[in-house]
Amino acid sequence: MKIPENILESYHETKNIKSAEPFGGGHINDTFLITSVDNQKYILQKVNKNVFRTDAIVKNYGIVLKNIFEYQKKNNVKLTPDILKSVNGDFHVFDEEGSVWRLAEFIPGAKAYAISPDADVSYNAAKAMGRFQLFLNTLPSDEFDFTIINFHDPERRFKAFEEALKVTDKDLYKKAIPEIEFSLKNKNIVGEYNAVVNKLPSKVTHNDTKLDNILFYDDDNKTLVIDLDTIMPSTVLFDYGDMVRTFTSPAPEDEKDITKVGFRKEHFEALTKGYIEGLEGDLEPVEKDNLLLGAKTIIYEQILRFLTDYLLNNPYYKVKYPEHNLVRTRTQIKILEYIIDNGDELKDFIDKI
Ligand code: GN1
Ligand code: MG
Repeated sequence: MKIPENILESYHETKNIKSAEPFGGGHINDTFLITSVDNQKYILQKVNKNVFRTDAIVKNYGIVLKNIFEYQKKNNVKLTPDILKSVNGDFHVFDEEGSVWRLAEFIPGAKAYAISPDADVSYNAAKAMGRFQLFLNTLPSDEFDFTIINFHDPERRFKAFEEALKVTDKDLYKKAIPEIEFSLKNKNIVGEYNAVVNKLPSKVTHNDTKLDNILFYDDDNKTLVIDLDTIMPSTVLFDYGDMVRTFTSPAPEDEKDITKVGFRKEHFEALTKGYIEGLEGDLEPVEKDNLLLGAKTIIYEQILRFLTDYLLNNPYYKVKYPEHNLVRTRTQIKILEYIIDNGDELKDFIDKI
């Protein structure tokens, strides 16, 4: 993909560039590493306008950026890479097709993990998310818009899955029978979630806390949270749950060899401790009591999302081959099965913290 001239010309930093390379492993937006002629590096990102409501992105990001600057200064912390202003003083610039772009500082030596290498990384990543949530708790939640309508909504995701079953190709269907059956059989998770949703406090949360949305730098001593497009009112259950989903398996989300996928209890314990410590215990009893349900729900939702996308020929997630989303579905099922089978023990651990 070519970066439009008007975007590069909108920033002093990118008026003269040497190279622009695709960067990172995101499934939705397009991200580039830019090197300027004077060898400075920047991260340029195009927000996917088929996924996100662009106006809401500009609005929510604006609230976050306005407040994070002061918060970081006051608390002497750095929570996320800086977003640079355009020559017109804006954090977002529109291209001719109506997509928005943003330019961020590049953090030298920063890395994102697809798999957590050890329990310390899981602990520190979760702690970073907890600390980030403390910042989010200071924001005016009623000013936020929804960048994606009904984003984490297992019931809606189940309906979309049912619709996909009606229209999918026979061949696609046949290859996914065990995964379809698993999804139908576990619909009760939607009911379990619906039974508590109205008791949960609505908070502005991150909503996409997968491990590679946390950067490590300075010999893994420092962390930064990225991918702020999904910040909007929701519940902390999903943020906790998405960490369980992505930190605990020793294999990537799209591992084809299912025997390599598993659940590492020491990572579960480390991330649970890290998140609660990062939050300085700022969780209501109803939230803490339902963290594990959050993990079950978000993993189940993710199964439905990947499987639906596979059944519809992959309109949503970036894929490298036609069955990529089915492979992703299988890894998620393996993780969820472990949590279902060991739920009491896992919940006991949370209760004791
Ligand atoms: C997407 O953009 P990325 O790769 O950080 C997705 C998440 C999914 C995740 C699955 C806006 O996250 O919701 O959990 O893929 N983001 C959006 O890996 O749909
Ligand atoms: Mg990402």
